[in-house]
Amino acid sequence: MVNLILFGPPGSGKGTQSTKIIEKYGLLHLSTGDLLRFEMAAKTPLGQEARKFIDQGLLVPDEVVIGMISSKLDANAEARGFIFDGFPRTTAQAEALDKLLALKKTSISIVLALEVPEDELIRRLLNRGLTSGRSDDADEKVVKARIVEYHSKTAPVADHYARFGKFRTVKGNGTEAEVFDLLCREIDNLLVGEEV
Ligand code: B4P
Repeated sequence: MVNLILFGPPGSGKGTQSTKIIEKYGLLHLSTGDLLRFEMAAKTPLGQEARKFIDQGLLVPDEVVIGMISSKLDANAEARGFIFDGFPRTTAQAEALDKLLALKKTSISIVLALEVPEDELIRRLLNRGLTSGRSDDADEKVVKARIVEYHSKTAPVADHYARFGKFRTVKGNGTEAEVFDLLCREIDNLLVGEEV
């Protein structure tokens, strides 16, 4: 079983590249951002709670996102592997994920971290905000708050996986095709001798 984490700041291309990776490698895509937006659109109690944080550029509380991921793992027990997109975003989430995967006798294979300069992140997110209808992309103050949250709460997750030798950085500011090519090289190296 191969389990990948696509890691990086907001706007680094995690969602964009995940779509391409699942097509090529047949992994199951788990995006906490997509799951939260689904809950918000359906106006569920979870979605209404999440909106209070997302609209301010803040992370949603750990227990909410860990619960969502746990039920998705249970619901997809037959998957040949997962790509985690936008999760884990805190060290507590990373520790919870390790435990959930250990219960299934598996673990994270590799963390691929997209590196993109901050001015390019802001440009991409505001540009998407022109058409996406996403409240968290429309306002520069909120976009910048998301980047501050990333540095204070999410960046430390890199150390968690680096300690186990599972962390790789990938240049994320080429074209979508160039970035995909770099990611595929890392995944193909990982798959040598493994069956996906
Ligand atoms: P997410 O939905 O996870 O997404 P993201 O950080 O906005 O962006 P991503 O990196 O996926 O960028 P994308 O490919 O879309 O999070 C949204 C919010 O949900 C968070 O702020 C948080 O509040 C909450 N949340 C989610 N998960 C959570 C968790 N685990 N814990 C707590 N809270 C959580 O790309 C962005 C733009 O760039 C797109 O327009 C794309 O077309 C463009 N782009 C991509 N690659 C490009 C390239 N190579 N060149 C040019 N443009 C490119």
